[in-house]
Formats: sequence, structure tokens, C-alpha cells
Amino acid sequence: MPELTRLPSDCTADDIVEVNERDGGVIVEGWISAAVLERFNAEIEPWLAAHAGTNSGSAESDEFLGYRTRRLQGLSVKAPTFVEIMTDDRIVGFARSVMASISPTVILNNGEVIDIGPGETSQPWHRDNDAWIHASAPAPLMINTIAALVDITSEMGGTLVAPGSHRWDDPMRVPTDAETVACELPAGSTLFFRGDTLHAGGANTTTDRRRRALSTGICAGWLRPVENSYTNVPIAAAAKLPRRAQELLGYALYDASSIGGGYLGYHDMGDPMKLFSQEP
Ligand SMILES: O=C(O)CCC(=O)C(=O)O
Repeated sequence: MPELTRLPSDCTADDIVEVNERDGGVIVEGWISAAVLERFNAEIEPWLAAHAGTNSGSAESDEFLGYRTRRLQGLSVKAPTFVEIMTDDRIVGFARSVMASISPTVILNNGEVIDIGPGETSQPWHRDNDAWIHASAPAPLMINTIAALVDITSEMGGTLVAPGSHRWDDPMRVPTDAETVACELPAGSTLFFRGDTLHAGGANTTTDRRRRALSTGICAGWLRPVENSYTNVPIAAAAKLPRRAQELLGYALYDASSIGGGYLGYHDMGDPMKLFSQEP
């Protein structure tokens, strides 16, 4: 059975990048502190309790998301502690470094609580890059993290990862059991992986334990993200956030002139960030 390297909580973004280049994924122990975890879990609890079931509007999408899985987005509004988590130097540094050659800036792809309930089946193997099936680039289009919000075992649906699959030539190759790691993560520990690494949410074969995790994904600044942060985090709420959070949510002009590219996301032919510095 392969294993993923485990880095200590004081590791740097460079450490995360280095192991990812080799293995496609790495676990950072205790990335989220006990105090932050307690606060975040308390904030999401009422939203999870009020969850109305999986209903994206597409049966195919619902199947992928999981009928026994509760998901929450719009976390910067629902659970303000998320802002601290998504702006952490390690996740942003990892994302910037992995995508440096294809995008001068990065934005949030998704901030998603993924709470897998008993009886849920495993997801199909996938690469996050495949969300943009016709985009091809000499670097991953995004990075992702799965942070354990409770102690996670493989029976609860620990994320399945195929280490090294970011280097496989055959895009259709499916990992064997011997090539698969089921991530067992104590609460706070986090899987960091690249958008070209094969992975899947695991099956929850328990009868009474929910696998509660947080996925924070960051993509190239020129892509349309999976999560629509403009509708999930209205502009009045975004105005109160720190600058790095505003940039991650996409409220900044994308400027690729340094690499011969163009500008994306104008607001009234200017940088949307100016909205936040204007008097009401
Ligand atoms: O929940 C997980 O462990 C992985 C989820 C995932 O890959 C997805 O929903 O695309």
C-alpha cells in the first residue's frame, strides 16, 4: 500500500510544493489549530442542521455530489472563520507556486464543507482539472485541500488518493487498490493536492459516523470557478473582508500583462477593488 508523506504543522508552502511535485499530494498534520477548528465547527453546525438535501438541479451532478452528503458553500458569509483558513500563507503560497507559470494571480475555486453520511458510496475517480475539460496548460489549473473537521478514518469516507497519478501518461488509467491511499486524518490535519492528481471521496461504511471535512480549492485567476463567489458572497459582505480574501473571491482585476496576456473582470472598465475604497 502506498503512503502519503506527513509534514509537521510548522511546514512551509515550499515544503508542500516539493512533496506535491513528487507524489501529487501531501498531508499537513494539524494545519488547522484546535481553537480555529472549534470555532469553525460551531459556525457551520446550524447550517448543516438546516441542510435541505442534495438538489443541484441536475441528477448527474447530484449523483457525483452524493445523496447522503451535506455540502455547504458561501462559507465567508456562513462561517466567518473560513476567511482565516482560505487566506493562510501555506494554502495561498502553495497555489501561487504551483500555478506561477500559467497565472500571475489565483482565486478561490471552492470553499465547501463536505459532510459524508453513513451509507454514502464512493465517488468516481477524478482530477479536479477536468472541470475545465478543454483547457490545457503546462501546470495544474488548481490545487485543492481536504481538511478534517473531525477525526476521519477510511471507513467514514476518508479521501481516496492515487499518489503519483499526476505523472501518469494515460488519462483513462484507473488506480488499483494497491495504488490507492485512503486518507486517515485526525481533526485539523489536511490533505494538500494538485488539480492533476486522481482522487475521490470515499464510501462511508459506518452506520453512525459522519465524515465532516472542508475542501478549499484555489484555481488560476483566469478560470470560471466551480463556486460562484459573486452570488454566494454578496458585495456588501465582501466589502468587510481583508484584502487578500477580496482578491481570492475574485473582486480584483485579473492582470496578465506581465506574461503577455490581458485583463479580465473589469467593473465599469476599472478594477472592481475600487468599489471597496469608495465612500458609501
Ligand atoms: O470529499 C472528498 O474527500 C473529496 C471530494 C471531491 O473530490 C469532490 O467532491 O470533487
